[in-house]
Amino acid sequence: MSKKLLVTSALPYANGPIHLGHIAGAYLPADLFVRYKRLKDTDVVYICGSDEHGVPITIAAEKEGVTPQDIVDKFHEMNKKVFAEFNISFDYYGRTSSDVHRETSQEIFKKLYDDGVFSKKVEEQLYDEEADMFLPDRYVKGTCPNCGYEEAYGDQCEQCGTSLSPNDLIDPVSSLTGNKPITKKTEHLYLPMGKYQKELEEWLDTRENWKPNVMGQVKSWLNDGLSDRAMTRDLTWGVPVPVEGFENKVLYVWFDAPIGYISATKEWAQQQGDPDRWKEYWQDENVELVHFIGKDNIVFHCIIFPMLLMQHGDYVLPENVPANEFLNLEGKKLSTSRGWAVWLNEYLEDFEADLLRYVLGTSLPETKDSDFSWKDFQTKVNSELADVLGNFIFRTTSFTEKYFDGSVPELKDPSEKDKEALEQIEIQKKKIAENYDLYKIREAIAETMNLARIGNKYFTEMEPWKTRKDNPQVCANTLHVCLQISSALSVLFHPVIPRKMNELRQQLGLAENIGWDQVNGNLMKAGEEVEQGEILFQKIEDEEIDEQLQKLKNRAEEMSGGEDSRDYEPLKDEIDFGDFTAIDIRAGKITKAEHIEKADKLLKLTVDVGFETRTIVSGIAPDFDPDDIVGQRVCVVANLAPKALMGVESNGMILMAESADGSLRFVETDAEPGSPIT
Ligand code: B3M
Ligand code: ZN
Repeated sequence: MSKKLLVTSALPYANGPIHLGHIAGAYLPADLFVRYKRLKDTDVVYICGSDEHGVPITIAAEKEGVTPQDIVDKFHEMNKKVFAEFNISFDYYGRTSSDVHRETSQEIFKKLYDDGVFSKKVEEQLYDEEADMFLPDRYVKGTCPNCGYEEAYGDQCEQCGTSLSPNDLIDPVSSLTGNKPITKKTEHLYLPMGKYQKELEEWLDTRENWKPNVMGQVKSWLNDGLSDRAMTRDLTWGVPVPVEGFENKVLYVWFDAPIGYISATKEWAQQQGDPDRWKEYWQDENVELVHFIGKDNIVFHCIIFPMLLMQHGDYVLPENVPANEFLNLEGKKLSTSRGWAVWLNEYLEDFEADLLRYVLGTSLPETKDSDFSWKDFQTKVNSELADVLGNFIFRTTSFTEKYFDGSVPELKDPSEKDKEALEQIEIQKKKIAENYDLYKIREAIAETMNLARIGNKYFTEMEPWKTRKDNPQVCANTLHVCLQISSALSVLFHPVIPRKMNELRQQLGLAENIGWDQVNGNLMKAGEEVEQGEILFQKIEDEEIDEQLQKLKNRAEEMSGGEDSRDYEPLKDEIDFGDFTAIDIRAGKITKAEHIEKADKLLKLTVDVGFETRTIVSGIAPDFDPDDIVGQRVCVVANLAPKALMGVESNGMILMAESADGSLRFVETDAEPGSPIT
């Protein structure tokens, strides 16, 4: 019997709406994987929910002047809805404020406490006397000891990125009252992680097929040695600590949040009318647990949570944690506070879910950070979904409709080419499955699109519009094969673009429940009816993309309150004076400028540098019209080795400055051409 599968996606904090970064990290890849596994008839349960505790929630509440409960109620509903609209197919979407969750977390905590897993420690912590509370790290602000930034938080300086503890800050103040906090003793229960490290390492050694970026991060934590971590907090928002003497404290949010996976599974089982069924997924050897998360959650899912469950003893540990890296947006780090993000609800107002599922799926940050850009979105929708997949399906069904009365033609005496094309179905199906099984979701999608490419190419090469007249049976065979490929695609592409593939199945008259293993070159039988259907994918116009870019820019400006919130490029490594003087920069003047064929970004410039005339290729075509820059004074790196660009030899480089909006400006000089710039 094959193993049951329990898949989880990180529980998003219910303190704000879902954006593309979330989706690319923990939700879309998990959903694709789960949908593939369901097609393979695996018994899978897919669990998620809102993380409703912790300082991120209370901070959001304070900012908006409402209660934490108001915040989580609002965003739980909102996020649950938007996930559903994006077709993320959770079996259950819970919340960590539920009774079942509180009871489950307390039960687990109590057992660990009774078994002596925790140690008690008294430590000094910052305390706000006026607010009458201990201050979580995030509630303390002060000057960064590293870079001098005055608004650094107690856990991290957002200016230089250094991670801090509140006691490191110079002149710390409480962000609640602005007062200088005092230090006060407080007692907490700690997980002495060093004590259980070896056991954890032994278990980690048994893990197979973990992604190198994940194992690498885990190993680096372990190499540094694990220290004690407090499992309780002096807060009022959270799950109360179920231990005498600690009644006024709550569980550390990272203690209770992952237990949310368990409590949500319990609630799912109740909803199924089989309250004990959750045990089959959490307390049975015959199950594989897979956590999909973003890379910032690795330590919690690969070290702390498994360590706790291991000490508890009654629960399964993860089979794999295919964590993803981060998604950037238009080449810049995503930032909700700076308004540099695309929110899913807003996306869905303008475009269909399937388009983003495909485009984001093909550029998931699986092994390194990746980038989402609207231009790329347009290109992939137009030249892959529309021109390859959509075109192939449409030419196949409309041809069948027109010349074969809308029914599947019979395959008779197929040629080698026909047979080869049919064989590609099984070949691609196998490749796709292998990739999904190894969590290589991008690759799986690429191989799926390749089957459409194969179909499209075969259609073109077979020229059915010609054979229709000279050799009707060859034409019939071609369409038969194309219909088989189309029907296979309706299943193989289903995890990625479920709505479109449901439409396609209806067009082809296929049953809704065809599974992965049924896909072969014979899903459609001769004589079955086929509808022509609508074009599956409309192309996206430039204006629609410009609108999105404008929206993004406006918001970023709005949220920065008009002030310059620019992300400056980090400074490059220091160089010697000698390195600098090795560069020979000269004044120059552009005397001629022209476009280069097939290179939208490049201009071929003729530049007078005094002692000679140079040809320089420069990537400034998006910013400047050739006619406007003749006569422009420039600075030229004159001793750069020549380089051929699009067939033109370039001798030097023009210095340009990049403005905040990304546009380029010349670095000008009024010195006469040839003058050294030092
Ligand atoms: N809420 C952190 C995050 O959203 C946290 C994940 C919990 S998973 C158990 O990044
Ligand atoms: Zn700093």
